Parts: sequence; structure tokens; C-alpha cells
Amino acid sequence: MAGVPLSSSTFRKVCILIMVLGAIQLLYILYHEETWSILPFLNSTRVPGNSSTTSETVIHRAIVSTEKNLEICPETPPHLVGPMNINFTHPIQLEIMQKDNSEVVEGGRWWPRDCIARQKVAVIIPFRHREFHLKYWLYYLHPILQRQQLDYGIYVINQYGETTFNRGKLMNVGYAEARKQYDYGCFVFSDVDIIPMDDRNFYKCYSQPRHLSVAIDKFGFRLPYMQIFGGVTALSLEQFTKINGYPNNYWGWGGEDDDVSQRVSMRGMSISRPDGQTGRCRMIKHHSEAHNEPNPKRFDNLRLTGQTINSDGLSSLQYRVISVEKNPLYTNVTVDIGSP
Ligand code: UD2
Ligand code: MN
Repeated sequence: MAGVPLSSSTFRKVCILIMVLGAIQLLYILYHEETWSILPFLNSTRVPGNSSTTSETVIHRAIVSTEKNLEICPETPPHLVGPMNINFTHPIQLEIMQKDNSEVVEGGRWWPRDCIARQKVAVIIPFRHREFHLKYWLYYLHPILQRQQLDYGIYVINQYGETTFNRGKLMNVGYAEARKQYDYGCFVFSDVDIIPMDDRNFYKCYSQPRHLSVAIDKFGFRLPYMQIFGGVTALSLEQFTKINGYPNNYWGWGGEDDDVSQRVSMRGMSISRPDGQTGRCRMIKHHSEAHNEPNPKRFDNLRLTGQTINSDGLSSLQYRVISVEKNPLYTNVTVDIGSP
């Protein structure tokens, strides 16, 4: 191959130029890669499943927040009203409710627009055939969670078919499915029929697992027993994984809440609670359900929590998602969790 020969000094200069350009390009790439990988890290958790969508959302949100120069929301949210009048006598119209919650995004997602929320909370509701209760729950809870300035999403976990109900397993499914949607750091597990009577009862996580429904009208506004951990609870991602989630093997009514209570103390944690006034709640009256008869095995199971805590829970969770629907005010996950 023929060409004009380069003198050795020109050749050296060209080489140096190429190396400098290469180094500049390398620095540019490194800088940008770091920016992209650090952001999800700052948001604390890695999300399984469709993580690319999630990190895109996170990055997008972070950019919007920086552009707007938003500050972290105040420790005490400014628009709380305190004690509220809760009743279940008036009919609820879904269309009006949707209009009142115009800032709620498809799937029941909301976040404060004027500050950066302190916590990302997924609210998990175990569900089957309780549409009447769900309407009231959505009607009351959306405005409360907004006044609490939480970055939240509502996940209704609907048990498919008519096999025996399993509240604990549905909670685990809710946790796993919510994590696929967003990098939540806090999980509130709530019965569909419990409404707080005071918006200072925060649906967020604390340094210890939280029991929120401490004074329910049905129980004469007092704790029926000290270890009770049913109704509404809040556990951080770390706390929930530490106890391996709920047990999956409590089919029918009762025991799964006491099992979680034991798991919490077995892992060296204690239950935190609001005071009896702030923690007042109403439970919508209902009869006991078909296919959710009291579980006769619950007392035996509760004696074995020490052995089952590691083997039965998030680590052994198996289920089949039938559908995920993003409704205007909540995400509905219909799931086949099998039978006893
Ligand atoms: C108590 C506990 C509850 C749970 C249960 C025993 C309190 C305040 N509540 O509730 O947390 O430990 O005992 O399992 O301590 N559900 C449906 N469809 C059904 C059956 C249940 O959607 O067919 C869901 C719904 O969210 C309901 C929850 O499961 O609120 C608990 O069931 P429940 O309301 O029938 O039981 P309850 O009130 O005795
Ligand atoms: Mn109930």
C-alpha cells in the first residue's frame, strides 16, 4: 500500500492527540454512567422485575424535583385536620370521588407536587368480594394520605376463585407486586374495612414495626391484647424482609396476624403504636365471610413460628398473577394463590 510517509515527530504528535481525545471521551462516559447509576442507589432499593421502567421513573422524578428546586416535605405536614367524623351511611359515587382526586395518577399513585415526600409507601389491601368496603376506604383514605404528604400507591390484592381466603399470603403478593412497580421503602398492610379517625395517625414507617389500628370502635376503642398486630400495620422494606414477610400457610380466618407479631419479637424488634386517641379507627360492620372460616390449625401453627419463620414466607412465596389493572384510584392485582 502506497502513501505519503509521516515524519516520526508528526506521528508522535498525532498519537498523543488521539490519546488525549480518547481520555476525554472516557472521562465523559464515566461521569454520565456514574450519574445514572447513583440515582437509583440514592433511592435506596433495587427493584426486581421491570426495573428499567422503575429507574426511568425515579430518574425522571429526581430531575423534575431538581428542576423545580423542591425541598423535602416538612416533618409535620401542614394541612392535617386531626380528628375526623367517619361514617358509612351516605352512598359513595365513584365518578365524584375521581373528580375530587384529580391529582391521583392511574393505578392509585400520588405524590406531593410542591415538596419531596419523606417516604415512598405502598398500601396493600387483601381483598375478595368487599367492593362496598373498598369504596369507603378509597373515599376516606386518598385525601388523608395526601394530607400526610406521602409518595404512595394503592394495591388491592384480589384473591382469585373461591378457595379458602389467605390474608397473609395476599400481603406477601402485594409486597412483591408493588416492588415491581416502584421503589417503595415502606409497606402499609391494611384490612379493607378499617378507616382511621385522625389523620395524625401516619400511614408511614417508623424505626420499629408499626401497629396503626390501636383503638377500633368494634373493640371499644382499646387494644384487646398487647401483642395484637392485625388491622393496619406498617413495616419498612428492611423490617419486612427481616421477618421473611407473612406466613403463607394460614388458610382461613385468624392467626396470621399473631404469627407476624411473634416474628417481629423473634427478630429483636418491638411494636410501635400511636396513642389511643390518635389511633382511633372505625371498622365497617360485616358478617364473617364464606370461605374464610376460622382456621382450626392456627393454634398449632402459632407454636411453630420459631421453626417456620425462615422456611415459610417471602422465601417460599409462589403465586400466579391473573391480571394487573391500573384503575383510576387503585391498582387491582388478581392472583391465584392456590388452596390449602
Ligand atoms: C381480624 C383482624 C384482621 C385479621 C383477621 C384474621 C383486626 C382489626 N382485624 O379481622 O387483621 O387478622 O382478624 O384473619 O385485628 N377479606 C376480604 N374478603 C374476605 C375475607 C377477608 O376481602 O372474604 C379481607 C378484608 O380486607 C378484611 C380482612 O381480609 O378486612 C380481614 O378479614 P375480616 O375483616 O373478615 O376479619 P376481622 O374483621 O375479624
Ligand atoms: Mn374486618
